[in-house]
Amino acid sequence: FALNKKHPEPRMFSVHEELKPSYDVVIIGGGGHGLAAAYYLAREHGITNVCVLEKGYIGGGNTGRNTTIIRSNYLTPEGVQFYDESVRLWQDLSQDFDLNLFYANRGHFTLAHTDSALRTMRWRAEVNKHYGVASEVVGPEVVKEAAPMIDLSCSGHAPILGALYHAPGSVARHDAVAWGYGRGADQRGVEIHQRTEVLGIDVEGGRVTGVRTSKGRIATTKVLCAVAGSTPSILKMVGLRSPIYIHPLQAMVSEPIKPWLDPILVSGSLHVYISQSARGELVMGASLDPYELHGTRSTLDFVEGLTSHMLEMFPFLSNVKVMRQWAGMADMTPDFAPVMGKTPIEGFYLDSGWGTWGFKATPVCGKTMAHTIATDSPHPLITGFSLDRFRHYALTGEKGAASVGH
Ligand code: FAD
Ligand code: PYC
Repeated sequence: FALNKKHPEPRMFSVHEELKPSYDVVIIGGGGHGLAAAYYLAREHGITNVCVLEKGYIGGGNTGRNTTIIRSNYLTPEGVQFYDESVRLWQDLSQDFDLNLFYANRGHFTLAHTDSALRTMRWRAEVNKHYGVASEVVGPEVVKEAAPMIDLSCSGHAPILGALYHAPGSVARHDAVAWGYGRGADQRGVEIHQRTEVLGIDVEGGRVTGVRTSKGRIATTKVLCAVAGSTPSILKMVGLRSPIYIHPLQAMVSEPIKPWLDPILVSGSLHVYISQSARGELVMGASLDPYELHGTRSTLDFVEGLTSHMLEMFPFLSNVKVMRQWAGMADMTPDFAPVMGKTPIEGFYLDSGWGTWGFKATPVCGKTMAHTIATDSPHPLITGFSLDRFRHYALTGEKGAASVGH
């Protein structure tokens, strides 16, 4: 748009050449979470003197690298209620934005290949039902009916005994989510600055006073850190410690083929998951890489492991070509729940610890973090996710619902 001087309106969002000397709120990170927080700050709290600082381009982090699975079949009461609110928000989002997010309700199966896995599925189903979330344990025949091409014996290696079926499970187009929130925030007066890196944060007397960037200093009293895999570097700038550690998570897609798979399938035991996109590509992923690394390189080892397990479930895919593979930096926590809310530094707010599970939470994170910043008090839905919980050993154990192997 910046090049087309005759065009009266930006197609997505405006370009601002310079930063203002001060903003009421500075948001670090132009992923879905940072942009959603900006959107709800403006829309629900009338706070528009806000800038979003993004060191690359919006959606270029984990928001544009994930496998787009949306669900609320979690294990803890805190998790189920939080993600359920997100699923509710997802359902109206295309209309809110006037932008097609290709939100598609597909149904989600977590396959159980062992008795102990079935027991966890039962546990999740009961917690889910208690909070009004549609999840139930089903037998292998239901899996076969929903995905007729599956080999239920998994080549005799790990027969499927049953599954947790979660009807609300969905997918959506991830980059459009960043654009939708970005455009909506821009229309309400928020400034988005791409290619603007945060290099330091000024803290005086225990409170935030400003942010130093690659384009100059900004005065502010409120900063939201929403940088996923870069969380440890930003925390270092304010002298805070957290138990967040970074592991790469890889994914890949196949060439487009005719539609044959409606639901989303996850196999905890085979450490793989699959869905078919609107374009016909098979979107696939596996476990975290088993070492800490702040990087997004991808490996042949990943493709070999994933495809061999995928062929155990779907032998007919043996001639389908892999088209692309990539990785993101997952900000993991010890209990597989996020770290959100206020911090010991006044005016410094955190939206982090999103590891392998934060895309589905984008709308509810935006909403709850906007509330927390506007009122300087944590939204009731995020009190179980505070940084403080690690000091008190009061963890929110969500590992059994993490979906991806670890
Ligand atoms: P990001 O989108 O990563 O945005 C953070 C932004 O901060 C980046 O754009 C980065 O450039 C910017 N930034 C960093 N440092 C600075 C700085 N100093 N200054 C300015 N900007 C900075 N979740 C699900 O729910 N379902 C899934 O199916 C799923 N699949 C996944 C598959 C893969 C392969 C990966 C990697 C993740 C997956 N996730 C999934 C997790 C999900 O992608 C993330 O939790 C979520 O996207 C985090 O969004 P975000 O906005 O917090 O972070
Ligand atoms: O959180 O559902 C999820 C998920 C699936 C793959 C990566 N994350």
